[in-house]
Amino acid sequence: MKNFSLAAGTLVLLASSVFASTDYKFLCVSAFGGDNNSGICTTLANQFNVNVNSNAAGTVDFKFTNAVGIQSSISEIYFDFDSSLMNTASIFSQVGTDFTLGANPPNLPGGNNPNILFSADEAVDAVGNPSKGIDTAADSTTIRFNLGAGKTLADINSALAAGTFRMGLHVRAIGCPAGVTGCKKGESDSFVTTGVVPEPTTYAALAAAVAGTLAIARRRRSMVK
Ligand SMILES: [Ca+2]
Ligand SMILES: [Ca+2]
Repeated sequence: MKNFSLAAGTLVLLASSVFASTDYKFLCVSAFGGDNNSGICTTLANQFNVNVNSNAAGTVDFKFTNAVGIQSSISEIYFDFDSSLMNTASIFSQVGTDFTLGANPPNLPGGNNPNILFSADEAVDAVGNPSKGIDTAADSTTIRFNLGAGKTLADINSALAAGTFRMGLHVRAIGCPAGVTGCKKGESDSFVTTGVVPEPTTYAALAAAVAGTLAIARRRRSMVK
């Protein structure tokens, strides 16, 4: 029994290091019956990313990027989460953007749709010209939260996978790629994270961690005998 709990503890440590940094993609809210104002919302969604990592003890960082691509500016970012998970947001760093805490509108546009039910607990806003938002591939904005009492990066990833924690983007000044029909220039659209699909490399690393832990447990058992 002692060996088992030791192995389980090792597995938790290994698993949290496997999930040290995770990328999440976004879905156009029209996928849930929301608006698709630009007409290219689902295509545009592919170029947005948020990297989730813990770079300092007791905190979690969310780094947003836009692989332009199609001309567009991530202008408001929203977080919908349980207050026990994390708290006290700050704009940790930004390159090529000018975000401030709080947003207008305060909730993700379209988030009230009964199929989406997004209610923001924190938000940041790049007020003014689209260039103040994340509108080039070189731009990035990193928002840092304090982890809640007893919470770890693994809890953040679990909540994102379960959909109990979601992030929303409001994207303005959407351009129309040449030759694309049904696209309306200058429109805005909303996007949300959905449950994560781990990268194949993550699965491989996790499988290796489990195999290694089991091997250690077997060795320990045989030593006891
Ligand atoms: Ca909420
Ligand atoms: Ca910018």
